[in-house]
Amino acid sequence: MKTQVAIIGGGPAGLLLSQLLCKAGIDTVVLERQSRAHVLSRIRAGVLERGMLDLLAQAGIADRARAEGIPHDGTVLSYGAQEVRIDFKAHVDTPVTVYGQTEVTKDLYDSADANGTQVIHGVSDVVLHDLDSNTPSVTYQLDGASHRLTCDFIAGCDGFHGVSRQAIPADKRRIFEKVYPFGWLGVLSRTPPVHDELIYANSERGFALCSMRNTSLSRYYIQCRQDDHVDNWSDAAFWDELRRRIPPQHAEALVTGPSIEKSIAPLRSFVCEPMRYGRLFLCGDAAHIVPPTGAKGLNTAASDVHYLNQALRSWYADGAEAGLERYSEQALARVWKVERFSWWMTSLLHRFPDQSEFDLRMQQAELAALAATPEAQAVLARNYVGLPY
Ligand code: RFL
Ligand code: PHB
Repeated sequence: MKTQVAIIGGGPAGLLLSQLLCKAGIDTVVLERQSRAHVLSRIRAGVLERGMLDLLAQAGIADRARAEGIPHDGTVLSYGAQEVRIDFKAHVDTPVTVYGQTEVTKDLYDSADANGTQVIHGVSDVVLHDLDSNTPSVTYQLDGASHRLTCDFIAGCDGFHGVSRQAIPADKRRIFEKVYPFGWLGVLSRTPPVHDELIYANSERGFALCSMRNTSLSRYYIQCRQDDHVDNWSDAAFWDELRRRIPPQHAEALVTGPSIEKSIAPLRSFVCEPMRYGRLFLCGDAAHIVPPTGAKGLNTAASDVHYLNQALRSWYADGAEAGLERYSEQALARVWKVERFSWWMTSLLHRFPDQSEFDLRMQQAELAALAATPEAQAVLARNYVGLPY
């Protein structure tokens, strides 16, 4: 089988790239390890930057996100009983949109169906070949048979645990990594959100986040031990702990109900440099991970896709190599800014096991400085709503 761009991974990065390239008449085949139902059942991100919404519009699939997504003009940071509201509208006049990754992925699959994009599910033993030639290929197993897909380019969109990054020879890549000594326990419940904006809470018992998917579906997180297990947390224990971590007026207003989903995610900062090797280009979690505190993972996958889409379009239009040559540097420049922001938000809001009394006071002082300094709030707002591409 032959295509122009072979895309490994049918998550948001891979599917968005396929749909953008399709608009330019560039042929893609997407190879996905899991079933479609599995990909669509993953509960992950909830906040879209405007840049990502614009990209979805370019791909012709922003209608539902625009109609059903909820624009947010601000977010709340709480510490103890105190709160500071970051006013996106006042500082940067740009909202974010609350719209679940699950919905984005569904819209992308519907678009792939409508456009006849080939998405092959259930592939295994994916191996990348001849990356430093003009005719790279991908071999894989499907239903007990071996297949080879030859192509002009390979987009490695297979997430943190994928094979694409590993296909870059070890002496040609550099890894930067920080693993945080805690995780996030997340619960999805069919209950109205506790507040009309997200609340990021720094409490002496650890971090908590009150988020949502829509007016009747809430998403809550609490910082938990790295080695914790969902079985240790009954719904009642989760709600009790959440109530203790958010300001009293919100704790009183919290409506609880049975959890629909409960999971623990580890927190990590990770960057692989470069994001290109020969004809292989990495996008999204395959190349970098941020802790979820700034809501940046999906959005940063989208900005990579934007750069790669531009570069591939100009190569196919007039043979220009410049965009492809610049891709890694351009994507990484934005990635590192997002890494900094996500690391800073994480450091500001969590309890660290080795935190000294001094460290704690510094955290409190920084939150107080943020509350008292509109310029600092503006910097936070600019990063949260999304840096320009
Ligand atoms: P994905 O979504 O992991 O998709 C990769 C796909 O590749 C497939 N795959 C393979 N396919 C073929 N062959 C192989 N060998 C393969 N290996 C893997 C996988 O099955 C999968 O379908 O990566 P992608 O597309 O780069 O998208 C990245 C985002 O999913 C991720 O960054 C976000 O979910 C992160 N994230 C958030 N991002 C935001 O922008 N805003 C948020 O509010 C936000 N909240 C979150 C988050 C991530 C979380 N978790 C669970 C880590 C909240 C949480 C709790
Ligand atoms: C979510 O709704 O899942 C969510 C929102 C904001 C974050 C992380 C996750 O920072």
